Amino acid sequence: MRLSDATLHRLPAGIARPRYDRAAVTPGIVHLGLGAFHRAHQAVMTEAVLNAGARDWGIVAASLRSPDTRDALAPQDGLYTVATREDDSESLQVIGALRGLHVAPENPGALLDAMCDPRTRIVSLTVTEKGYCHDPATGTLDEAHPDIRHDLSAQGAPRSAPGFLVEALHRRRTAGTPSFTVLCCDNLPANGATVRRVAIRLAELRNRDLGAWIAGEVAFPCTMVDRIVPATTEEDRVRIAAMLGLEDAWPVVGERFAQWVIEDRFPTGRPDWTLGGATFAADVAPFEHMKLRMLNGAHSALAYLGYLAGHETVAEAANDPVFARYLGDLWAEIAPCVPAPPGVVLQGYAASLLARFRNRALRHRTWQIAMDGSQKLPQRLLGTARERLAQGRPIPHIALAIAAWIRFVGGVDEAGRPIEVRDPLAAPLRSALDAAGPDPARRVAAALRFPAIFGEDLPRDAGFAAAVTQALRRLMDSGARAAVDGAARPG
Ligand code: CS2
Repeated sequence: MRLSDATLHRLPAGIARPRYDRAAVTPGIVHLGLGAFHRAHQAVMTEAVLNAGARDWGIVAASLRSPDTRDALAPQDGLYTVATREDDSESLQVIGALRGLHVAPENPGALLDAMCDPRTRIVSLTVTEKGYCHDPATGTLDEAHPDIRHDLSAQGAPRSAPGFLVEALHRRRTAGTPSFTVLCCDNLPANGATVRRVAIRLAELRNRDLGAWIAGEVAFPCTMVDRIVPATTEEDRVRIAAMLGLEDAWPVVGERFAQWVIEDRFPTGRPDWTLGGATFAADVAPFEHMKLRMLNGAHSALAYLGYLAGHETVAEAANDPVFARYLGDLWAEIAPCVPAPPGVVLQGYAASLLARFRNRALRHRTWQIAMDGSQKLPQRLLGTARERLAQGRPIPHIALAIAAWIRFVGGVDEAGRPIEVRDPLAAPLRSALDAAGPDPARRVAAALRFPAIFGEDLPRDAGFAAAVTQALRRLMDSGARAAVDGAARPG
């Protein structure tokens, strides 16, 4: 029997479920990007608001690509389970906040109608870094991106997230409906400002006035989002169904820790997400900076080095003493480039990250985090490298992570087996590296020739190329685990 409104009453007593009348909830938020992260983060915090009695903040969620999540959740009336796992404890909550499900490519018009509904006051997004069709090194719209070119020629049926935002804003403007607030929940630097820049540019390419109207009328608050939510596995699905006594086709699994820091700029209202544990701040930048550089930077480092060393999950890598020591040194390298947010001690933050990474109840695959490195490295590792080099400081641990990425996107692991590289730049990176041949200096030079990743400055910085080349040579000569071990004792 399947989880649904009709079967909710069958859940065992210990399992949390909606404490409100779902039928009475009206849509207030349209969310683009129906992935596990949204369902374990913003939707859970919104559920707390609905549980506290608010009725006008239901979520209408859309997937911009595949119908899979809609197909799994529609027969469940949008209900799904969030499993919170910490070592040997697990608790379940069934979430009712999703009140509508769309698949954009099937029916872009229906999604645009939802975005134009005057009751929709917020459009939030988790479409991953590459979903913004921007140049990661500069944060500007990639005007040559095929989806952007498509969206400029087929405005009524967009494909990209910026295309949907701009078309919906255009329609609201024409109809005299006040704008919604755009709430980016992806791990981009200054995420609100970045999406604003991208949306305004796309609008200007259509019509200058629309660009100016968006610049003047639409709020794009910045956010820092944090919760570790690995892809759900079949094993999770089976275990959770047994605990529910009902089938849930697509539950999500995450750690207990969750943080959401939101810039409080919502001219047409917002839910009181503090009820779910969020905080509102005048300036999100220090939180975002710390999280992107320390958590995500270390995550990417562990992803490439861990994968190459044969660690399948983050927990395996972080529980390996050689890797734990490397992480400590990496954080010590990053921390001087991270101004501590009010009330935070960076050493304590690093210690809490290590504990979170070591959570063995989560099977967060290094391969999963390794995806889309070309879109992630700039904000996670390269900004810190730039700042340290400008201060004349060495970057051995960051350089090792970047070298591991180069090794990874080369597509062959240490045992000569192929690596499945998922990245929008996978093919050009692979051919550049193949053409460069085996010499580490040539391979590094070939990788640095991607300005969308490294900008114009890093390739010209001899110290940067030298550090990455030295690290890559070490990786190629002695393998990832020995290189990680060696990085802890340079020389
Ligand atoms: C991860 C993030 O997949 C990745 O790139 O680094 O999804 C990470 O788990 C979250 O940002 C944690 O908040």
